[in-house]
Amino acid sequence: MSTIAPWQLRAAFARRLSTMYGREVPAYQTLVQVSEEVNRDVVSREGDRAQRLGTIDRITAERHGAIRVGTPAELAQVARIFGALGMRPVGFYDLREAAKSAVPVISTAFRPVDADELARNPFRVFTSMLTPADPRFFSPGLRTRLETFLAARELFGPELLALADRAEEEHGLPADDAERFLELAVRAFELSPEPVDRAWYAELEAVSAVAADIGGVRSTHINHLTPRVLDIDELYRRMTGRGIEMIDAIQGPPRWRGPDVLLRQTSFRALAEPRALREPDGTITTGALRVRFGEVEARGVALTPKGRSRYDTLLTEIDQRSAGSPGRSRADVAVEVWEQGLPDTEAGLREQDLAYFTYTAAPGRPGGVPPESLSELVEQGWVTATPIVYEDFLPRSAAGIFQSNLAGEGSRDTRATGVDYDQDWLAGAIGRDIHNPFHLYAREQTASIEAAAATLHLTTLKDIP
Ligand code: OOG
Ligand code: NI
Repeated sequence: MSTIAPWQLRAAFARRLSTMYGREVPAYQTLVQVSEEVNRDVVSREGDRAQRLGTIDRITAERHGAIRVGTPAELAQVARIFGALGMRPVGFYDLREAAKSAVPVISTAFRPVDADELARNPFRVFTSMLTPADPRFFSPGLRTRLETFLAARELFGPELLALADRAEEEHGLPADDAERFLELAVRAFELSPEPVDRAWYAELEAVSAVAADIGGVRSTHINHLTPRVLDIDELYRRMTGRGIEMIDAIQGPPRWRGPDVLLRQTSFRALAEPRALREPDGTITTGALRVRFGEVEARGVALTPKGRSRYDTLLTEIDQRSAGSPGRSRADVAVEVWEQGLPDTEAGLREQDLAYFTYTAAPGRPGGVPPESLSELVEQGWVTATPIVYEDFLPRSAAGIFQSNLAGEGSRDTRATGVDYDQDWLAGAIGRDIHNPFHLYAREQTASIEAAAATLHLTTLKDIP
């Protein structure tokens, strides 16, 4: 029987998740429809230029999801399921610091790490883990009860995990096992019909709506599934025009005349959904919880560490200038800061080593002896530079997305000291390496330079980034 490869499992999982989510959250279908309309319009308006950061086929299929779990053990199981789909943990995000309201989680993202795998299907899942040990959010008593509750639940059954391990070890599954695996995996991320313990949920909600969403129930669920759009400002207008109330801003860099960098995102609050609640006296009633929402994103070029620190500085600059001029819109201030702080062409980003590119020997390159510096090769048409798309997330935007979809602020004891977590701690807790996103982009860039140099028979190349 034929083997279904990890990338095929990943593509099928993303498709099925999308079908499930569309059935359960109708506004998501509208979002996908409007995204596809906008993408078609942009491609017919701009042609190939619109596909500079990915083909329209990739972009149409592209989604990221988000899930939240309670413990390192649960996160380790998530890593096995996504491992079966060829997705590895990449990056470390501490949203406890990035958010103003109480968001007691640390996160990573599971995604393919190789360029050819990304091209086949770039599905990624932003995955957060609760931090009950952080005394700023949880009293010792609540922490103990929460950890006991989490330790007693089972998010993923043994059959699903066994199939996941086999798929990862054997690089795929035979068709009938693949079918079973996909069925169980999608089901694990559906919203459970099991009644929610109202008092327990409310107790956690007083601390943090995120804590209640994670630790107030005995299952997990996908909380949004995000399509990629080529013109997010236009999408925002069209969604608003359809009566869907979006959050008040697009997170991340502003719209401006220069290249799109990193990631721009916006979202809307999903409607409250009816849920069965278990009252303290044991009776079951129907209530409503808002736990799922909609989000959409536009992706730009990946920035180098130098570019990223420029980005972070510019964001701070926007905050300061906006605070100093209350009459002006934040978007206007942002454009001004961007125009002063970033080169407005890809070439400018490249020359200042602010962004990552792949380099290919140009098919129509000049004859004769090529120059020996990368910048001259590009300038004289020997080599073409293509931006590498940003495949990751942004802590501040993620915090903004979390926050804009929470009902209350929650509470935080600012006198207590937080517990330190970092990427190494998280990697140890789940027993897997966590990739550094910068290394992945740099690796792709370097490999492309080596290949281009080999094609041109150049053994030494100057000014390589
Ligand atoms: C995750 C929020 C972060 C993004 O796109 O930045 C995120 C969550 O709400 O669980 O998905
Ligand atoms: Ni998201």
